[in-house]
Amino acid sequence: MDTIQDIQEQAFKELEAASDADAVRALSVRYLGRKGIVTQLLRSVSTRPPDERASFGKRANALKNRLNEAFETALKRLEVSLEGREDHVDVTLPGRTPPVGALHPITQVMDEICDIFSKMGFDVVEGPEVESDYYNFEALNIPKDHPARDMQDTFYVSDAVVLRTHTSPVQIRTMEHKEPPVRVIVPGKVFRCDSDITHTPMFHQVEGLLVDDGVSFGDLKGTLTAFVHQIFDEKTALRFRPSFFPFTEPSAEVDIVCVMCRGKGCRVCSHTGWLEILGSGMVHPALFEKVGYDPDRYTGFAFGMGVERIAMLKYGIDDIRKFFENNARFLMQF
Ligand code: 2NL
Repeated sequence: MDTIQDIQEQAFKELEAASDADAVRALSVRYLGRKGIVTQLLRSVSTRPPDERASFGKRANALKNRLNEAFETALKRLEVSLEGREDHVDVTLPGRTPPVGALHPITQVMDEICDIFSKMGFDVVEGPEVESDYYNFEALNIPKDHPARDMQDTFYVSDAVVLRTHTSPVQIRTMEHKEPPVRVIVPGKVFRCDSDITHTPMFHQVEGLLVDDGVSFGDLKGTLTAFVHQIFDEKTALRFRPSFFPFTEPSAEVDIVCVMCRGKGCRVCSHTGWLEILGSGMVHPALFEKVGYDPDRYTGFAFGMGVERIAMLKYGIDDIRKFFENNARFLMQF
């Protein structure tokens, strides 16, 4: 007798489980369609015993109406709601930002260094990474027996061709085709046969060269002091310490007060209170002879720095290899 009640319960259970409009439409066909369960129920009224027909028919009809209404309501709700629609687009959702690339921290620092010197009137120039022995060593007054020329320190492509160990060959090429005044800043990759926590076989350098009438060591000090105050900050103390390079005379290394201990002495500065950041000096007259400048007329200063080293000091990074591991979570911090 209670088939009607059972059918109703079953229909509502299935309706609750229907997650999209198509599922509701299928249910409507299953119950109310031409061969639907409720349709057949209504057709069976005439087969009932005469005293039950009236009430059975009434209840079956009521079920048909109730289901019809429930299916309609569910359909309306699902068609308005975007959920469950194959083509749904919720225009109120926040956009998914695609991950955007950025410049490598070394590139950023290299650009920053070049910008500072550009504003002081230096032209940015670049040159080949594979160089002749002549431009990499000979023209720079580096003698044949110098340790820098050793197979242990330099990548040789052939007897007379190397991967450049500094960007200085670019300055030599510049002087060869241009008379003073010369003011150039040269960024680029350089290569040395070396690998540990402070050395990678490829690293980046920025070198600078200024040649003109009457250039003095005072000009070198003023220029590099202005640079240090811009790349770190204007309160950073620095000092010029005598040094030696085959291509400059006199030569000086520039130290800044230790960024970790501010001069007190710590592990980072080997308890000296100072950190070396670049090498510099007055261009050796032998170089002017080689490029055809008059060494009795012109003087100049030059300097060179490792970009990784500047970046490590600027950002407090302890291992140079972190720049080359391509760990995006490390690189995205800059
Ligand atoms: C360092 C030291 C230096 C130069 C580079 C240079 C270039 C020419 C003439 C004279 Cl063409 N000098 N470059 C001079 C002094 C130091 O680099 O420690 N670099 C990482």
